[in-house]
Amino acid sequence: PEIKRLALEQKKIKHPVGKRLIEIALKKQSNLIASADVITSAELLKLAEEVGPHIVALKLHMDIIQDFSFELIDALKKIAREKEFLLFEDRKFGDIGNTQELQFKEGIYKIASWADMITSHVIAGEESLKVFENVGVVAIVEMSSKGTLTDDFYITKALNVAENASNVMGAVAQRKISDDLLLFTPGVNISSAGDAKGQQYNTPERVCKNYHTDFIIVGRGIYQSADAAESAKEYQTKGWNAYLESLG
Ligand code: UP6
Repeated sequence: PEIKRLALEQKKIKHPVGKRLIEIALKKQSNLIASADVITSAELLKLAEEVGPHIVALKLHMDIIQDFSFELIDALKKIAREKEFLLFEDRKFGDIGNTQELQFKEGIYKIASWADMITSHVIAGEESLKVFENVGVVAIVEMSSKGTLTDDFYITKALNVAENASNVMGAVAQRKISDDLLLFTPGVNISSAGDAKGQQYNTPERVCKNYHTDFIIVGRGIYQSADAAESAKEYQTKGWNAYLESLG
């Protein structure tokens, strides 16, 4: 276990949120991020309670919640504190810096006031990312869906932007990336190969082995299963074992 711990810490992650995520992963023996793509506060809180013990972060799309309120945020923060996981808003920003800053800090959701981590496209260039202060930024450099426009040329340039931006702690991709960034891989499901809207799935074993994924992201595989807690536990075990094996 000590060798494996060292291998994990060998990732040259300097960002404090990245370090915290690794710390939680080692403590809980989990590299699982649950994607909570449900549309009501009640469903979201129930899911957070159920999967909380098994995850390092809860990935959110807050703009799909029908009854958003700051009571929801307070309740989520409380569960996150108790069960030790981070709040990860998958906003996928993709505009000029000034607009992204307004979307990040203002509007209904005031993401900057509660998110530990956010996702952003890097299409507008490095300077546009500077506005994301006090969160860990995860750069979208490649997408999981069929026909995505993120070809090799784009990915290389996007990774270059991500590596040069000091607030970027990781990237979303479907391939191995440099050790300077944590790798987050969505499109993970053990009982489906994809959906009718272009999503493509791999197993935890496959992404950890082939891409050296650090954190697997699972949505429907967990929240649509009969027992979300049980299913999260299964993905936690499978993900962690595959991760340790990928470290050699
Ligand atoms: N996501 C992807 N692929 C990407 C980037 N992000 O699926 O390349 C996000 C989706 C969704 C989750 O926005 O919230 O990951 C995947 O959900 P699923 O497991 O239910 O397909």
